Amino acid sequence: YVIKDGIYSFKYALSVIQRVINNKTIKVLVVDDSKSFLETIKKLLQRYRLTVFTAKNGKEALDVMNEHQDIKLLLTDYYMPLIDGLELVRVLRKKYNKDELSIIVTSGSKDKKTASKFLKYGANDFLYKGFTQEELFVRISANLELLELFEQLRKKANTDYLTNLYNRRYFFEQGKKILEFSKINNKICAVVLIDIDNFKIINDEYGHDIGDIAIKEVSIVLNRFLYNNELVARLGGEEFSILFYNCEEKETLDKLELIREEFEKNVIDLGTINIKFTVSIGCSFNNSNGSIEAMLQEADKNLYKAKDSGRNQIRY
Ligand code: GH3
Ligand code: MG
Ligand code: MG
Ligand code: MG
Repeated sequence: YVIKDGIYSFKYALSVIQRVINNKTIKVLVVDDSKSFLETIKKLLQRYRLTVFTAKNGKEALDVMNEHQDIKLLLTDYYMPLIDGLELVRVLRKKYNKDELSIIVTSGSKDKKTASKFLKYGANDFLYKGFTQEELFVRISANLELLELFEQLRKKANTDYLTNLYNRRYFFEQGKKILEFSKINNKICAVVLIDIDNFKIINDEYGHDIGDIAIKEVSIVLNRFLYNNELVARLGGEEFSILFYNCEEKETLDKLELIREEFEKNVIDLGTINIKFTVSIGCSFNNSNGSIEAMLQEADKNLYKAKDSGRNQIRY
């Protein structure tokens, strides 16, 4: 299979690939039973700083995919020994959606039905062999661009606009999975609610924009204190949630106490004014028999107790 250079410049396609890659490692798997085809494609893709893996057939490809879960793009041949391209696409599509893995099929097949067959099985794109370099790169860039858009969309859907923390949706979705996993592995989890005390006063006294700065400050402090084994989100308003997984009760409470003290000490210097506030914290510890909803409910009850007993404290 000779890959001829395109007559047209493929500047655009290359610029898209460069932009999408932009210092990220994009992993591509090329699957073909022709060694020379693999080598040619590999060299081409490497020139554009894609990280290239190769496999000689579908079976090998599945092994490589298992080993490197973050492969974003698969280029596969049709006819190969052991597991052919069609079966490979079928198996992979059960595991990876189109927003996670792009599949481009290249085949020397002369059958006009081959392309539609692959597309029906979930391939993103199809190229009859004999394609030009330009065609290959245009298709690759289009598919990478789409993956990037999905990624941006996913990020927006899961992120709180004001603080850049995760949002409520992500907290529930991910929290459910984490609790299920923890239950199976018998790990202790904690669900924690943190709420700014008398936040209304800040809003009323200084205005909504300053209120927003206070909310952002909470995220800054939480990011400073929490950086592994926790899922941190803004549930809404001035209320934040943390899911600690695989934690120790004492250790978690100590950490929360540090956070509570930090707010107590913290002064936000805004030049003309200084802002101070405290937080109340409600926790629910569980060896994960509870659902995320049940644990949040208990944390909320404890938060209410903390508020009721004078604020600026932790209840569990
Ligand atoms: P407590 O100590 O009992 O928690 O009292 P509080 O005043 O903090 O609580 P309350 O729930 O009465 O007030 C929360 C306020 O937060 C009401 C609402 O207007 C405000 N708020 C909700 N979302 C935002 C936001 O995104 N930005 C700002 N600035 N204010 C918000
Ligand atoms: Mg072949
Ligand atoms: Mg409040
Ligand atoms: Mg509140």
